[in-house]
Amino acid sequence: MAIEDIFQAVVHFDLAGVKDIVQKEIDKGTPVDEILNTGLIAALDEVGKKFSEGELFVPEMLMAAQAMKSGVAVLQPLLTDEISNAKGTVVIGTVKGDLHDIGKNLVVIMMEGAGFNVVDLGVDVNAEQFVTAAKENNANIVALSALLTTTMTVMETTVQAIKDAGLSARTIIGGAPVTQAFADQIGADGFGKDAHSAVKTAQELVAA
Ligand code: B1M
Repeated sequence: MAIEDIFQAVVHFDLAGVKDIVQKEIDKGTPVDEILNTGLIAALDEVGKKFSEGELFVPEMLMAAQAMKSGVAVLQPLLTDEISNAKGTVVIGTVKGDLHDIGKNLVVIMMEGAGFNVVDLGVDVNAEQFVTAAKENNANIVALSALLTTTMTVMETTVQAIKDAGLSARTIIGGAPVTQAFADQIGADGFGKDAHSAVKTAQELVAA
């Protein structure tokens, strides 16, 4: 068994196989980051590539996502970041029009592992829902995820709505097409290129 087997199991939508091989790799002592990045995430990148090339279609992309999620579920107890003293409340969601949630869920797991109280609004969340949840939960951070170039624009509207509502919550954005330059452009307070850096950014913003 090797990381390559995890990659292949996700690419071939083998849910039970993914769980089994991930557990075996954990038992062998393979680093969690390696299982996640080289096995699970790399496999979905491959699936995305095949989708772009017309080799796979949406149902297959969905099955691969389910296989990836079954692997993440096995890893979840180990996916914790450094415990921080700077705890706070994070309201998080994938923005309106976007149904991708695997990356967002990883951010949730790692934020919770780092000691944040996390309010997860799920997917397809509009600006008003973010504002309401941030108010109700007295959020320190509002975290937005987007995987589509078409839904990145919703991040701008949402960041602006948080500011217009006069909330003190700071905003963090992330997701495959999102960059630091885009975060600067739309006036977000922070950017996370992956779940680890999202946690680090949140810790810095809460401590500032
Ligand atoms: Co979709 N999809 N998809 N998809 N999908 C992409 C994103 C795509 C790049 C595939 C491709 O064409 N190569 C493409 C977008 C192209 C573009 O916008 N330029 C695409 C498309 C086109 C679509 C549809 C439009 C397809 C269609 O219907 N014709 C459709 C849109 C539906 C919608 O949202 N309205 C669609 C649907 C789907 C499924 C439902 C089938 C499924 C999602 C299932 C789910 O999430 N529950 C799916 C999948 C699985 C993918 C790919 C293959 C994998 C995404 C993923 O989960 N990656 C993806 C191709 C790819 O990304 N290579 C693709 C693993 C995950 C861990 O990575 O989410 O990037 P990621 O998260 C990372 C970082 O980005 C970061 O941390 C994580 C790592 O630690 N991060 C944050 C994420 N959020 C963060 C927030 C932060 C900080 C960091 O702070 C707040």
